[in-house]
Amino acid sequence: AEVQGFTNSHDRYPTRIASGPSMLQRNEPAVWGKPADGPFDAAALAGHEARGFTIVDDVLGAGEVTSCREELDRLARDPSMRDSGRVITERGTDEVRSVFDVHRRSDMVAALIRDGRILDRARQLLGSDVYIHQSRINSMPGFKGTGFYWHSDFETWHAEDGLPVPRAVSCSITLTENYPFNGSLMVMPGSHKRFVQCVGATPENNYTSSLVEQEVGVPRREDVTRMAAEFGIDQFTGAAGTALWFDSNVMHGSGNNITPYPRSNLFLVFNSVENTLVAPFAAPRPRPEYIASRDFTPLS
Ligand code: 6CS
Ligand code: FE
Repeated sequence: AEVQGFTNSHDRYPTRIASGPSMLQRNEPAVWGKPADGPFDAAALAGHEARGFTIVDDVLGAGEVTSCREELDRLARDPSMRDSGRVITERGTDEVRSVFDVHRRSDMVAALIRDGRILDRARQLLGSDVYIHQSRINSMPGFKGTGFYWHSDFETWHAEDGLPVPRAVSCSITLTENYPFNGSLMVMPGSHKRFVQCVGATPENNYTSSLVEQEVGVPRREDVTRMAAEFGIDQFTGAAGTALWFDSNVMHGSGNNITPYPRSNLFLVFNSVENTLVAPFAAPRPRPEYIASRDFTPLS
């Protein structure tokens, strides 16, 4: 599947550079489809283009939320999931942080990614057929859940997975209530229109630590400061079953969860079939398929 010819000179989004990072203007839109193409109306699409994210309430019913949480527990305990690296635990503990590749390991999630409530929106936003680039269930326990520093997902997917341009969208569905205080996601609305170059080469097998704590591919504090001044910071809160659609290049992060209330979510990344992976732009070799799928078969 690797396509030759994507050298650095053709790379519109160079990152993991030695020095002198800057903010580049993004070339592609966030919204590729039209109101007639799917469930989002013109106002919703315009809002998504401007902010880089859209919240859809009541996507999953209470029964589906419970089933999803049961899938998380089942998959997290499954020895074949553990042995294959798909279960990511917190540093030094057995506490589960993420379970990857759930769309291929759970019939329930496999059905959900093809459900019109979700697939029709992914296709509309990306204006084409789509496939799953990454799927995971994230779990942030009460008292000891740890967050993620500010980052753009596209920066990592471009550098480490070879995602050519930001024509991918994430759908994060809450499986517990997200309060302002239990480590819920912070986003900078409008930040998806800038590409923040990051300093530092990608180490060999970076994914073995970056999924617990990301160290390369994070913006400098001065860039976070500039972006916060320009865009401000919003927080994603909502009842279980709420979906947050967010562009692959939105600057986002989360704090720790010291409350008793756990936070978990199902995270589905859709990529356009017109934006399939090439060789990584800034990493020694591609990450495993359970983190970055190279099965580009369109969902139907
Ligand atoms: O590695 C990934 O694919 C995702 N995880 C982290 C910590 N950053 C980039 C992206 O969100
Ligand atoms: Fe992220």
